[in-house]
Amino acid sequence: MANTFGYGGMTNHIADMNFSKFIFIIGANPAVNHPVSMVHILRAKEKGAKIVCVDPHFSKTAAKANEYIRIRSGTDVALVYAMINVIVQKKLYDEKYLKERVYGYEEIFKEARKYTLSEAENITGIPAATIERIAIEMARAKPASLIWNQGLTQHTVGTNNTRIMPILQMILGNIGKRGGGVNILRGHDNVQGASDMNNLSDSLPGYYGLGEGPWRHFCKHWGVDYEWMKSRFKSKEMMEKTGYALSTWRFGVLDEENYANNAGTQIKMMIVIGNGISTTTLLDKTKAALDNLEMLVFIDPYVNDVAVITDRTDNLFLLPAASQMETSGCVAATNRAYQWRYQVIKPMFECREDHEILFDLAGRLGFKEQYQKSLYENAKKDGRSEFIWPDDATTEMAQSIRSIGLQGMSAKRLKAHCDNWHMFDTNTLEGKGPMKGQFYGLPWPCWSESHPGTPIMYADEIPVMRGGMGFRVNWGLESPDGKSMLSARGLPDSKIKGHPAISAENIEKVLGIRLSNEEKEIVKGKTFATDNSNILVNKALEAGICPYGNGKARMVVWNWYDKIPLHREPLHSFRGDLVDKYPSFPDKKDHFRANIKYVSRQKEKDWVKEYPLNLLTGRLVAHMGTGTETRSAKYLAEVQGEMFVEIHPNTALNLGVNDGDMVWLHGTSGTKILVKARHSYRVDESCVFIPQNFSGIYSGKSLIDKYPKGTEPYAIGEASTLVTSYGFDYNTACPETKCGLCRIEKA
Ligand SMILES: Nc1nc2c(c(=O)[nH]1)N[C@H]1C(S)=C(S)[C@@H](COP(=O)(O)OP(=O)(O)OC[C@H]3O[C@@H](n4cnc5c(=O)[nH]c(N)nc54)[C@H](O)[C@@H]3O)O[C@H]1N2
Ligand SMILES: Nc1nc2c(c(=O)[nH]1)N[C@H]1C(S)=C(S)[C@@H](COP(=O)(O)OP(=O)(O)OC[C@H]3O[C@@H](n4cnc5c(=O)[nH]c(N)nc54)[C@H](O)[C@@H]3O)O[C@H]1N2
Ligand SMILES: [Mo]
Repeated sequence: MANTFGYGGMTNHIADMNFSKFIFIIGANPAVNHPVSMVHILRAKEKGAKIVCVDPHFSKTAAKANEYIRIRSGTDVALVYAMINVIVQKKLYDEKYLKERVYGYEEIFKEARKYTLSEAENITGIPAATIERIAIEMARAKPASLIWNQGLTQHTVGTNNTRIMPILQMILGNIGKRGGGVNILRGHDNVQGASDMNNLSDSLPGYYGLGEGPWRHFCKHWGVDYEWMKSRFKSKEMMEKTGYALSTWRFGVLDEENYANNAGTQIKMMIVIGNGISTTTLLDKTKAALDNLEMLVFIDPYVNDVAVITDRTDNLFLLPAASQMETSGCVAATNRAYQWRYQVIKPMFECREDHEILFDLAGRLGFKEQYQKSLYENAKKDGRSEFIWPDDATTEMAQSIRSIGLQGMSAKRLKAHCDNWHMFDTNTLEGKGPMKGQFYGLPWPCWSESHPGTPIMYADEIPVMRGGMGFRVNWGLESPDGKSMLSARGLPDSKIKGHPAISAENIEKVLGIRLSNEEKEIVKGKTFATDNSNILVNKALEAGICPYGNGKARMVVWNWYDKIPLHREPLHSFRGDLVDKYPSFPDKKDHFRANIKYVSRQKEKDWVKEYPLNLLTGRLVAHMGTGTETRSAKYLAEVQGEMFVEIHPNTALNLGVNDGDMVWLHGTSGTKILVKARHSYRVDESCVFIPQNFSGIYSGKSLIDKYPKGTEPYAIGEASTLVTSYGFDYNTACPETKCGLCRIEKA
């Protein structure tokens, strides 16, 4: 099942912010959520960088920034277009960079003209003069870094938000530069790894997609027959179809209309491994779906609170999983670097490592042999009869995922990095002494065993063997309007300018070389991403170029609904008067197998009349995710033990709500939660803020009796997701938890 909380990758790395002169934090709160990154941000500040924080909520990060800018949630696209408009008018853009490396910026400049300072002020609530000044300051500071996280992604326009930010950075020439880049601070431990392995329903590992080609590529690496794999699915069509997502599976249980998207079948059984489930919006729907399944299995070190939310009394199983301290393997950090982790202690009591549980499950389902095949194959190559976990799995992963260049990684190389931590520069990640010529954690792409990894992506002023690269050529060689999609530049040490991704077909022409007959035979029909011999990649590296091509970044995505990012009002907009001018998307059928409403929901009624407050959600420093783990930790529960709503004193007192009163907070789906009001100036009069880290109380009712004895958390509270509004990103189906509407009444 897909984790639909979208992110986007980090182009640079955390310590690289030490080189930034200006750090634009928009939709992230690293002081709370990424304290280690915050240290680097504060170091940059000490060295003179200006830190700007754009957030509808005065966060702890805002408190540490040089300047805090309050924005109406869901309007970041409008803000950035207005900034771009200023930058264009004052000629502060990097024209050379755009001409040589970017396609479609003229369209962006044109669209930006619509967002005059006064129009942007009206949409975002930010004073025109502030927008103008910040745009100029950011454009003049070289380099500037841009940071975002969930404040931008959890919107119906999440994808538009995450497109407009790199567009801004490219206009300023900040992508591919030390101290620049777009730096998306990732969520969970190893969430980058989960995304690289594509624990998602729309792709195979390494972002290869779901087509027959990728399936054949992976079947080969897994040592299984493609036809056998196909026989596991109802049809080839279903094999290649995007699956349900974390946000859409409920519809697959509850709404008959949706079964059609799932080959006519209802979802009947679910296994949840390492997810809180209750952290997805429309918790009432989740509960109903959990109640309606025929069988439900949780694999978790804790009594996952979903086991508590459901009313079902049978066919509910909890398999105790080992914690990370009891396992080993490689995990990917937020900057695409992989780190080896050793086991600290053996699994305690009856808990087992996740993979052991999955091996057994495959056994019961009758395909354990195929499931473990590649592990045995890897052992055999090494003269062993038994595989070594996780080393042989790491080999499989590295060898199969060539699209993003993991093939330079190996368990041995990653362990050496972990063991020699002190031999790497903490600001540049560069190795010293025996580690010279490698960057810490081999941030991908790491093209071969002698490639050092890539600390800063898209840096085309650096040779490929030092981590240099252009933009990937992934959209053809020409745009629909006949413009070249190849970069006008080349990497240092190479005479080859912009070029396509390397394949058997074009390698001789692009590199001006001849392959031997033997080499030709080996690489026949292959591309840089499917050639297991790595011949194509190695020849490209020898010629000083990056195997995946050197192209233009495209600002116009001609095959998407919004070809360029557009501002669209949230489904439940606080500014109903702007909905006609900036409407949401048309409704979307079969979106991760669900039929999702956009404009029909937005226009269903005058939402703001009934629900007059803007609802914001975010995190607390003492808790993680559902809080399942952290609310079970005595001292963390002591630090932050109670669910609350932050409300501006003017708003509160007009509603007759005193500081500390209990209130009912009503969501737009007709659901409500009972929480304590906290008077606070961190929100303005239009907004309230609730934390996302609680569960265990459901619409005023404590569920504590439902926990098996001895497993009760120390702190419980209402879940924010019971009242967050309906709404999903148009491309990723990520739930819209960062804006919505609500109503508050004294309890
Ligand atoms: N202590 C702690 N740390 C964590 C987590 C945790 O639960 N607890 N969770 C981890 C995970 S899974 C993730 S994904 C990350 C999340 O990290 P962040 O994205 O930093 O987390 P949030 O607090 O959810 O949201 C960040 C900010 O976005 C603001 N925001 C809301 N709407 C908008 C908007 O429309 N525009 C703008 N510009 N800002 C907006 C919010 O007010 C909030 O201050 O944190 C990770 N780290
Ligand atoms: N209102 C609102 N809702 C939100 C958000 C928001 O900002 N606002 N943010 C969203 C985001 S970005 C996210 S990521 C989600 C939170 O994401 P969730 O994944 O729902 O929350 P967690 O509590 O982190 O869930 C992790 C679960 O995995 C278990 N676990 C830990 N280690 C292991 C292990 O090694 N093996 C196994 N099998 N299990 C393990 C934990 O006990 C826990 O039950 O919340 C989302 N929901
Ligand atoms: Mo997350």
